[in-house]
Amino acid sequence: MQLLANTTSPFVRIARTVMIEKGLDIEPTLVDPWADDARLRSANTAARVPTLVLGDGTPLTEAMLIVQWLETTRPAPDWPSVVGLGAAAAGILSRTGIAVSAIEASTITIITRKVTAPVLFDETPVGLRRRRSMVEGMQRLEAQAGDIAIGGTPMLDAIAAVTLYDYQQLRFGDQPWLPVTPRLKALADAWNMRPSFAKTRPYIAA
Ligand SMILES: N[C@@H](CCC(=O)N[C@@H](CS)C(=O)NCC(=O)O)C(=O)O
Repeated sequence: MQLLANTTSPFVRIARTVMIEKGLDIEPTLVDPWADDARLRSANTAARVPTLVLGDGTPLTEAMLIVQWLETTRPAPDWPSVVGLGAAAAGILSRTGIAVSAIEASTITIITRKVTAPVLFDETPVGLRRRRSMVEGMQRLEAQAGDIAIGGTPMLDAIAAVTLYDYQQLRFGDQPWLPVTPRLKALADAWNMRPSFAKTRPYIAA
């Protein structure tokens, strides 16, 4: 099994954190998705990370589909569920959706800067719309942070919220529009002590 990954992608972090929680702590194979790496191109027509190539060669793409595969092949009660059981699942998935939408807005902003100068995208109507998604997503999660459990096996809402918080600090930590979210910070500080979070923290490779 091979996880094609880079060191910054929040989608990689979500997939990898869940893999570790499900007992699949494999060393990621680092690739540059922008360099058309042959391994990534052959496994994923979109040439994006994360891409998980299974032992029989089957490629899995899209972070949430990788999570779904892990939930199916390593189900509760033998493995911890990250989406929760019964009625709890709705709240967990709802909060996960808020975080993932903000993560998408964030990565789209970073990716679009590759083809335009920052001001050309960030300040356009679409760029400002993406910024609004980030700001309002973080504010809404901040308001719901008390519902996100700390301790034990992390649920997907905790994984996605911490992934969002850390990615925003990495990419936009110096921006005046980034909302101050002390409860999300406390959540990240607490969860980042756990190996699955600590090992997957994003960094910009030299
Ligand atoms: N919807 C995908 C998004 C994956 C994604 O956008 N990955 C980025 C890195 S954050 C990437 O590989 N970008 C390269 C490209 O867009 O060509 C998922 O959930 O996995």
